[in-house]
Order: sequence, then C-alpha cells, then structure tokens
Amino acid sequence: MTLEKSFFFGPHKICPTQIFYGSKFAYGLVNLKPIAPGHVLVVSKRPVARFTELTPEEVSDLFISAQHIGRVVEKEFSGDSLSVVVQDGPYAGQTVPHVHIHVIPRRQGDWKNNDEIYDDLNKVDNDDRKPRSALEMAQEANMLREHFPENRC
Ligand code: AMW
Repeated sequence: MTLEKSFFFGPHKICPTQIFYGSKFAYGLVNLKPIAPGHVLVVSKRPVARFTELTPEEVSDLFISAQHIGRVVEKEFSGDSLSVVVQDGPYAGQTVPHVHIHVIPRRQGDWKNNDEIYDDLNKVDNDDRKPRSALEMAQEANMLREHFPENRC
C-alpha cells in the first residue's frame, strides 16, 4: 500500500515516498542521515515539540508504533538489539522540534563504547553526515512498507 499523504517533520515537508508506516497518531519515516543501517524515526502526527505535550493516547500509540517498527528493522537490518531514543528538547540534543523516537538496530561491537552512539546522534549537522538521495530513501521505505499492510495515514 502506498501512503499518499505527506507530513511535516518540524519545518521539513516529508515526501510520501519516505514514509513507510502510519497509525492513528504516529508515522514512520526513513532517515535522511542515519547513524546506522535501519535507523528510522517514529513521529507524532500532531506537530508538537515536547513529549509532555502529547496526550496519553498519543504516547501509547507512538510507543506501540516504535515497538512494531523496532521488531521489523531489527530483523531486516540484522540487528541483535535496539536503541530506542527520545531527545526531548534542545538541551537534550533535539534538533527537529517535533516529537520523534529514534529506532536504531544494534549489533555487537557497532560502537566501541556504547554511549558514543549519543555523540553520533548529536553530529547531525556534521559535514561527514551526507544526506541520502531521495531514491535510496524511497527504496528503503518501499521495503519496510511491505511489513505494514495495515498502514493508516
Ligand atoms: W533529533 O537531533 O531532533 O533527536 O533527530 C533529528 C533526526 O532527523 C536526525 O536523525 C536527522 O538525520 C533526521 N532528519 C532531519 N531532517 C530530516 C528529513 N527531512 N527527513 C528525514 N530525516 C530527517
């Protein structure tokens, strides 16, 4: 199923080809600058910046969505664990002021020191992190979308 509707992620208009998952209150998109293979984002459909602004129903749906998505990306990207991360507010590393969960497949030894993953998460504007092409992101979203036939956008 193709998701026709685009959404905003903070100030960024997200093309439908980047979106692979939709629930009542959340959507899943592939990452422009992933820090590991399969690093995706689960975003609140309502464009609020802070976690505390979500209703209980939105929190529940967002995390249930992250659980479904985590199961799929861990398997598809040959992970053995997941990092599930919320950077809630600018001083916690949030660069896009719109509530989102990072879901990142993890493998043994992928970061030498585990907490260095947070350094990499915070290097989003670093020149080493080249944005991916629209085609590469669309191909990944197409593959992931196959796992979510019940998508609702
Ligand atoms: W934060 O620093 O707000 O916790 O995370 C922002 C995330 O959003 C980063 O992983 C970054 O790569 C990603 N990102 C920024 N702009 C886009 C975009 N247009 N499409 C997809 N991902 C994006």
